[in-house]
Amino acid sequence: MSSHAYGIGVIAVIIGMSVSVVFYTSFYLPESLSKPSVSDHILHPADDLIIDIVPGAVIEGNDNYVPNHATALLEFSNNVIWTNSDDTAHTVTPDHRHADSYSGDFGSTGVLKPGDTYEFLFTEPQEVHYHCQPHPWMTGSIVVEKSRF
Ligand SMILES: [Cu+2]
Repeated sequence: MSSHAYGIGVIAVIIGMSVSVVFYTSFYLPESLSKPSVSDHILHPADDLIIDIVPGAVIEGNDNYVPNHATALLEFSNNVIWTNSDDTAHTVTPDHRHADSYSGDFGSTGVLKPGDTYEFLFTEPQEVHYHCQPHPWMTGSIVVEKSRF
């Protein structure tokens, strides 16, 4: 091999390595750092926790979100689904703006029409108090805890 061809080969290797480093730091790293890493057991809990908006929930004094004070266990029931079994549209709206660091902002966007559901994956211990926007007397809360097993 001539020393000229050898020189070109070295330059090609250096360019190749530089491109890899630039790609890694500008594309791969930011993507992998943008979301906190969450264990598979939390991303795919054993069960869903269902909170039902029961028939008649719109009437003040009736049961509305059932269970009303729910507890979700990480890795077991931290995926929560609100179902609207009433014949009126409702919302799941946090009393104060609330976000999970993995799943983002909590709360239904727009209303849940009869039969609609709202699903939210909680990935860390937290407590949320929420209400129905059109019917503010409808209130509920959920506590998310680490499992003790
Ligand atoms: Cu409502």
